[in-house]
Amino acid sequence: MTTNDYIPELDLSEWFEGDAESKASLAKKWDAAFRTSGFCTVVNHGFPDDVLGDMYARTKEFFDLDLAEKLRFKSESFLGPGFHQAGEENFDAKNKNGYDLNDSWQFYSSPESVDAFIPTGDNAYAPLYEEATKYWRCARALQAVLFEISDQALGLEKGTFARFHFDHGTPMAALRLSDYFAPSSDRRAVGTSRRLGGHTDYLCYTILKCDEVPGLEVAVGEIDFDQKDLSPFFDTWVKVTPRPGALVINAGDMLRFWTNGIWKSSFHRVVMNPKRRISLVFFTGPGYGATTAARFPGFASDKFLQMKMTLPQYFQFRKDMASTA
Ligand SMILES: O=C(O)CCC(=O)C(=O)O
Repeated sequence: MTTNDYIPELDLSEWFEGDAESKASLAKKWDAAFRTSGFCTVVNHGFPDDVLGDMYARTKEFFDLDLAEKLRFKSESFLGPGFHQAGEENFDAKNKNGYDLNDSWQFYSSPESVDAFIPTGDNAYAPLYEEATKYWRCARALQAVLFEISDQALGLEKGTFARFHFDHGTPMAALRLSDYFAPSSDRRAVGTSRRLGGHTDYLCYTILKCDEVPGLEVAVGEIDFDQKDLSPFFDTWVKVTPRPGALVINAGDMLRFWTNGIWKSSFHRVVMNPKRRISLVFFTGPGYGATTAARFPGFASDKFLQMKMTLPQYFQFRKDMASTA
């Protein structure tokens, strides 16, 4: 299987600039990608290059600071807003002795507004905050376009995707900045073999900007949620190699639930590479009142019978699996 079959590159100018026929053609390819792997890469996505470039630059500047300086912005809770040092997170639930070899920074949306994220008091590092404000707005704008494409892709009435996100309170989102530092540069790398353990994303769409250093791989196969085995064994992995300027878009678990499993939320990981790698990962989600038991109109509800949780309960379920504590 080639990357192109499994993770196609889609050109969003077909949506932005095309006529009805071209939009329908893009929507069809979108549906096929999310039924097959739940992943695609997109070009001509309308996300301004300077905003992507500036956010990447500020992120690198932050992670280039001395560890002692970065620790001034340390998050007060597991996966909470702020800086996280490698060692806290372990997505490979079966390997209880390991952890994921990346430092990260998490921003979370404010319950008040789709365009804002939670201020974190003393945990604010001003240059990142300023840049993230611009980035956040652009990511929200792209999210709105993805909703329109998705309605057409799934044959839903216009506005259905937006309704599923907005009907349960301000739709939540998170921006994770990941520094997969060069393993040779850090004593914490000793004995660890992965940058990010295998996992599925919890929410709806993930909009990923990564640099040219390879590492992201997608498993062929799916997690059986009813078995609650969130670290299954997969033997076939497809490398994701977006061309420069492209974004990677993938579906998270909520979209798998809401389509009754028609769309995939694929297991993915980041494997080791001698070079440093930096990623900007924007997760889009519904309001906190949404549930895993909801289904889009016309999608029967005969799958995931054990999975009846509100969003906060689902977060807790997944966080418990990802903690090294
Ligand atoms: O950095 C990447 O390429 C993937 C990141 C990812 O999967 C995540 O943060 O959930």
